[in-house]
Amino acid sequence: MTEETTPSRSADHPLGATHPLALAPVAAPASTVDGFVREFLRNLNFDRGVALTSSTPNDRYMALAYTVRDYLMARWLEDLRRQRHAQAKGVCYLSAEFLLGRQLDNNLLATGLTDIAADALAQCGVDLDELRQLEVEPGLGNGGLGRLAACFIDSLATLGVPNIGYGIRYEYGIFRQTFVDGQQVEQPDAWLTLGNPWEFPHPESARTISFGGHTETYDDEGVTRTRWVPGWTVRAVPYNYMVPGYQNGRVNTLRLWSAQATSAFDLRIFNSGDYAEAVRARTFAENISKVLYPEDSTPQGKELRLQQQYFFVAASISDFLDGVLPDDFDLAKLPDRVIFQLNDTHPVIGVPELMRVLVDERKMEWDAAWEITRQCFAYTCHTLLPEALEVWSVDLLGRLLPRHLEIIYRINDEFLAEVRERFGDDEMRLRNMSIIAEYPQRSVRMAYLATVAGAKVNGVAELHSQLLRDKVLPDFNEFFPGKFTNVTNGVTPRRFVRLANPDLSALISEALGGTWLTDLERLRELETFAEDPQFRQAFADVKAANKRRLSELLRHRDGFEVSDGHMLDVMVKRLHEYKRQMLKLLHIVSLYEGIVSGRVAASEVTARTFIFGAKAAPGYLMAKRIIHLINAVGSVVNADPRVEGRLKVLFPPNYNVTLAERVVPAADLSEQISLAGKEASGTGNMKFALNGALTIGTDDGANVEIRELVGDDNFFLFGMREPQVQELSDRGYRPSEFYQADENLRRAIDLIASGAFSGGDRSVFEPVVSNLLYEDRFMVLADFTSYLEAQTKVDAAYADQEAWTRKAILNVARCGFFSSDRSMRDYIERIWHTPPLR
Ligand code: 26W
Repeated sequence: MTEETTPSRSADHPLGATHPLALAPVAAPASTVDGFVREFLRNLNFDRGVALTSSTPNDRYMALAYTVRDYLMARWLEDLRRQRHAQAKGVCYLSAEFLLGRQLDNNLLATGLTDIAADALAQCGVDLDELRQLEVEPGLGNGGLGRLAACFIDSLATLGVPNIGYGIRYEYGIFRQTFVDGQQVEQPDAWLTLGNPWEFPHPESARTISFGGHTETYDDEGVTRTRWVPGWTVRAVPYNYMVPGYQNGRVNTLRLWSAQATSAFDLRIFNSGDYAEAVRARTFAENISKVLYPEDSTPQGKELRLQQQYFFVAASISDFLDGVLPDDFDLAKLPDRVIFQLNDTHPVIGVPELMRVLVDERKMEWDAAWEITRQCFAYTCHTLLPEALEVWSVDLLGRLLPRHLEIIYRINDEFLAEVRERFGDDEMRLRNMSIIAEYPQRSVRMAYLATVAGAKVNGVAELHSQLLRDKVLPDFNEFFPGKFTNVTNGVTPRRFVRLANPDLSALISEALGGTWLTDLERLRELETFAEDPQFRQAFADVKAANKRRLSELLRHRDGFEVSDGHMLDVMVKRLHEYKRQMLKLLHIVSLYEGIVSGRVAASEVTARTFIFGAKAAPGYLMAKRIIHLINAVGSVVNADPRVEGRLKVLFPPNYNVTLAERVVPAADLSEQISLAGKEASGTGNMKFALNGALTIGTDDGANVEIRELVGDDNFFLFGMREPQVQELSDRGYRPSEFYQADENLRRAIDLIASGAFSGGDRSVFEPVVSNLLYEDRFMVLADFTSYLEAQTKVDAAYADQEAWTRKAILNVARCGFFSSDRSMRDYIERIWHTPPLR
């Protein structure tokens, strides 16, 4: 098979040296309304090829996006020049997911052009808000992990730290969720159909990525070396995206890879005359970046997924070594120039890949290469569920990446030799620490590989990091003292406060002045305002306005009627049993049952609207049943006149970043009710608290830190702590005992079992009921009583609106810690050592 060459950079050529204009830095268009109008119309005419009068809304959206982009261009080019010039250490953030959300507003905010753009468009008879709605968000992630990556690159750009985000340009992002008869039906997310104005493809810089084949040794002037003779290749085409800092003149790069067939791929088949087969073969290659795997927390071990992982990581490492570093760079100094941050185990195949490049291609000694590799990677773990820890069968890995498997074996042999040296022939320990698992099938434990190779290993909240150290990887913690650390997650206040909650932002700016958005600890100064009745009123007005904005959206989007004056009780996150949407639902059913059975007067129940948002992995049947049940309960409750004006259950389909930006600022109560010890961190919890919702939550993930910061009086804690969970589990958990012991619980479950939410058909939700009664892996029933007590406290607190608002303000004031700027500073100081570039 012929090799397609990966281009190296062209030799330095004195480009532009003869014309003065070519030497001058590119100038941004004038930041005036007139300047903006001119740019907008120019883009409409010259890039879209249409006149304003004959333009479609999409033309206008695209022209607007190009215009905003043009304003960022000078800064981007300047930043690229600055970074090339400085040769400073930077972060390569390797992540299979970047859940970016819409770009237009973020980029308008970054440039400070929002008002100018609105005025300029108005002068053209165009409504900015209308164009905003046309953007299809890039949903290139499943949930928390992908959104975290997006927050992190926002913060790095805002801090002025050199960073390239590397990932995959999926042609289809996370599926679009629809409900048919209350059940989830997935639709493809064809987000690129109308074009994507935010990306810059560079096919000329494509890299060739190899797969399959075999390895062989050869004599290289007396040295025996190994080379990989691949079976097939694909082209990785980079698409660059701008990642602007917040009004600081800085723009970093996000580089997403798209797979293209190489001509080598199908040449043989073309030559044999089978045209149709040859075209089919191209599809095979291009499938690699076709679709985001919608599995969250349950790896499927699919070959295509491993192909995706290697594809983007190999392209990224090659891009950095051959494209970003100067030609004459001494690779021994690589740790001074880059840290590759592994966002969970998905990019861990990068470890043997860097070894392969250094040893096989750059002909380095193994030990020297390992010394470099050990310093160039750091690993973040995002889970505690044992089933979420990725493993790849040796079979599959050896077939797809034979050389990498050899390298992994050698890394493991040398590592186990060291363990043996320290602890002797402790067979149990050796088995427990081996990167290769033998049962139930021989496979590579990617988290172990990452831990052995990583300079640092971190969890994403204090509790999570502690459990990671003490329960998941205790032998490694003992073996590598100082390697394990914590960096508590954060969220970007630009998107999740300033953009999502403009009225609150204005109120804060009025109180504190303008700099809080990049110095979020300044929110502390709001504490005194919590005692000011006038400020409280203004704060409550903002919340009420946000609720109205949400109702309007839901009316328009889903035909929902949101009742006035209700507490908005919100649970939005992926559907997973450990997150316990069932617990929330049992609360609702219990309230409903109380009223309709006549045991509780409707007038005594706090009026609440419950909002759910959740996608289930398409193959996760129990999660899908729970979605069905939520919708079924909603249909019955919302149609029952006996609870009218008291209880309402809304489940808008297709929860995504765009919807989050509207739901979060409107919420009164944030549901963070996972079983203690299961939610690594959570980041939605932070978004809600920063927008003045109070949390009802377990002692889990970052809830622990939220509660410590906001204070017990301003947080509704319930449920078992992690050690109690462990204890109960050790003792032998029998959910039926809890069912027997709590009358409310019994009645709620019985009502579901009776078929009350399935037209009398008891079979529909029987699996859900059985699962709760006989298995209940995440101890929903054990925490139910405590949850209901806490909800009663919520009702009491909500009855005093003044006091509630005060608590809400204190939540905002005390959650500045959860800015992703702070997370980034932590990584920079303790793991990356990559100071901002001035
Ligand atoms: C299919 C394999 C797989 C396995 C795990 C896919 C995705 C995962 C992730 C680790 C799931 C995830 O998104 N984890 C979440 O990461 C967030 C950011 O750190 C945390 O806030 C959440 O608690 C954690 O569930």
